[in-house]
Amino acid sequence: MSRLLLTGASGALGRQLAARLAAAGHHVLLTDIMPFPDPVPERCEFRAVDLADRETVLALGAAGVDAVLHFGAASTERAFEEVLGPNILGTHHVFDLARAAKARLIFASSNHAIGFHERGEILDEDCALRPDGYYGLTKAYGELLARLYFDKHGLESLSLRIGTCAPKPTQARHLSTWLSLDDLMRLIEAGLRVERLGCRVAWGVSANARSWWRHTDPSLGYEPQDDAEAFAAALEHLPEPDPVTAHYQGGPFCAIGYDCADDGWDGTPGRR
Ligand code: 15L
Repeated sequence: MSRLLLTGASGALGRQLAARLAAAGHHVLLTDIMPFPDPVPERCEFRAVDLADRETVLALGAAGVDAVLHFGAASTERAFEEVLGPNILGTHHVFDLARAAKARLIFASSNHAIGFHERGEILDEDCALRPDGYYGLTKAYGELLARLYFDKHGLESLSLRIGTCAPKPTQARHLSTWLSLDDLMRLIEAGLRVERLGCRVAWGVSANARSWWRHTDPSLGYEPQDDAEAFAAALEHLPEPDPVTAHYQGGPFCAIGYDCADDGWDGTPGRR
């Protein structure tokens, strides 16, 4: 049992985590800019907070916190001005809160920090960052902030480069990227449990037979149990909407605003 702070508690993943963390016996301070849509679980408290409001975020650590689970963000591709407050300023504020509270931090990064790697490439956690939009850029920034705060301030963190976290996979791409909710909880519990966390990046992915991402550090103690392959027959032949989506790991996020073909290039993804 520990005292946790969860940002983004009213979002799709946050709601699931709130219920599961409470059921696992954790005391959780839930925060989000939106009201919490469910009855607040036992051992939990909810506070409405705008991550861009530095003083309010820093005050969240006043009662003491053992670990911060930072899931709050604009979670889809948006204009830079729209991700700036929650994802850039907000993440900075949350890191400062964790630093002041001497808490470890689990950061919900995303596969969109590396989305412009081609499909079929098998990547380790230390692969090059290749963000596929402003959203992915903010996740790459969060991972680098984690590195800076560990090297300069000793803040321990785990950046989870989450693929597609959903109750079940629904697209062909998800056969590689799916993270079950149970495996997400296994990842978080591993990050809370491991004695020396240091500054790690881990793929947020289940044990998918078609995964593009290799878990290279067994010392985290994450043992995924689910595999999207169970859904393959229904999904593997579903068409992709366009060649850019089909070519890159980040899928549809890569295609948003993609205009390489405008400069005379023939538009074949990956040929530049
Ligand atoms: C993400 O990071 C998004 O938050 C989510 O909406 C999905 O698009 C997911 O990545 C994905 O790549 O499937």
